[in-house]
Amino acid sequence: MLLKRLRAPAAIAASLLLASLPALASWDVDILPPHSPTAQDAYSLHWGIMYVCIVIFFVVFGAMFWSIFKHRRSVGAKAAQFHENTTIEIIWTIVPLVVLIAMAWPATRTMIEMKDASNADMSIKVTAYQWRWDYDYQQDGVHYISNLSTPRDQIDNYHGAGAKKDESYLLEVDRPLVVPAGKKVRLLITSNDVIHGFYVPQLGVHQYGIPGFVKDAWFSADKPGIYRGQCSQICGKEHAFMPIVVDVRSPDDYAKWVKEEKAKMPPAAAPAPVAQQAPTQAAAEAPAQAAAANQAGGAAAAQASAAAAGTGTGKASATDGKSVFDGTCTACHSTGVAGAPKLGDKAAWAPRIAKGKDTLYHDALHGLNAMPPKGGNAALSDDAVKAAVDYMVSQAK
Ligand code: HEC
Ligand SMILES: [Cu+2]
Repeated sequence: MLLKRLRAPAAIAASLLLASLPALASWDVDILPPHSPTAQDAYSLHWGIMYVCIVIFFVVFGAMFWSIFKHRRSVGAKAAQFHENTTIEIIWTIVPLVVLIAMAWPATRTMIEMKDASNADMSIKVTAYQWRWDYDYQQDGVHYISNLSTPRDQIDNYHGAGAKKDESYLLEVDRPLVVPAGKKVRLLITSNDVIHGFYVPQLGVHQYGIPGFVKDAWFSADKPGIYRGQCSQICGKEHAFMPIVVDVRSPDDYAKWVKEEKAKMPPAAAPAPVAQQAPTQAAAEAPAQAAAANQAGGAAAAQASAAAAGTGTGKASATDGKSVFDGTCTACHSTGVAGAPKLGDKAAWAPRIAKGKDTLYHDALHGLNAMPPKGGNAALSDDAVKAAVDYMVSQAK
C-alpha cells in the first residue's frame, strides 16, 4: 500500500536526480590537490578511509532498516528471545578490530614519514611572530619577513561594500617563501611570542611554532607553483592576517632568486628609492633591513643595532629607525590599529611629541595601553626601538 503510493514521487525524484547528473559532474567537492609526497599520502588516506566509512554506513544502516522492515508488526513478526551468542560476539569484535588496524597501519606510516625531516637538501628556519612569518635560509643566507599584503581597505569594511577583494584575499603576502621544486626542504619552526601553526595543506605541512622549542617538518613540492596556507592556531587578534605563501620554482629559477636576494641582503643596501613610498609598500621593498632589525642574534641584527647605537647623526638613526619601523611598528602605526597614531599624521603626533622624547622612548619600550612593549617584538634592542621612535617623530613634523 504505502510502497505503491510512494512510487510516483520516487520516480519523479529519480528522474530529477538523473537530469542533474551532468550538473553534479562539474561539482568539485574535494580537498585541495596534493603536491608533495606526504600531502599525497594524506589525500589517499582521506579518501581511502572515507570509502571504508561509506561501506560501514551502508552495511550497518542497511542491516538495521532491513530488520525493521522485515520484522514489522503488520506481517505478524515475533521477537526472538535469546541471550548471548558467542559466534556473533566474536565476529563483531574481530571485524572492527581488523578494519581499525587496516586503517591505522597506513595512517601511522604516513605520520612517521611526515616526522622524518632527516637528509634534507636545505633548511629554512621559520619564526612566527604576531602576526607575520620570518624566513631564515640556513644554507643560502637569505633572510626576510613575510607580511600580509592584502590592502587594508579590502579588510576594513565597516560601512558600505568596501573595496573589491582580490582573488587571494587574505591569502597573499609581500614576500612568499621561495623554494626549489623536487628538493627536500626542512623547516625548523619556532615562535617568538605565542603558539602559531605553520600550515600549508597542499604540501602536507602542519607544525605548531612553539616559543622556546624548535620543531621540524619537511616537504618536497612536486612542481613549481604557488601554494597557500595560513597560521592554524588562534594566536591573537590578527590571527587571520598571517597567511603563508610558498612559491615553488624550478631549481634553476630558485638559484637565480637566491643570487638576486643575496645581492640585496647587506644591511647597507640603499633604502633611497624606498623612501618616497607609502609605509606599507616600503615594508615590502625593504625586507632585508626589516629582517635585519627584527631578528635577534643574527649578524645583521647586531650590525643594525650597532649602527643605531653608534651613530650620533640624525640621518643614520632615521635610516635604521625606518627599517625597525617597517619590520615591526608598521603593523599598527601605518594604519592606526587600535588607536595607534599613524605614521606621518601630524595631528595625532603633535600632543605626543609635546610630552617629550624621553616619554615617547619610555612608552615605546615599556608599552602604553594597547601599545605593547617594543611593539611586541622583544627581539629589538632598546636603541632600535628608540631609532624607530625618532623616525616616527621625524615623519610627523
Ligand atoms: C600592536 C600595535 C602596535 C605596534 C606593533 C606598535 N605600536 Fe606604538 N602604539 C600603539 C598604540 C595603540 C598606541 C597608542 C597608545 C595610547 O596612547 O594609548 C601607540 C603609541 C605609540 C607611541 C606614542 C606613545 C606616547 O607616549 O604617546 C610611540 C612613540 C610608539 N607607539 C612607538 C612605537 C614603536 C617604536 C613601535 C615599533 C617598535 C611601535 N610603536 C609598535 C600600537 C602599536
Ligand atoms: Cu599565528
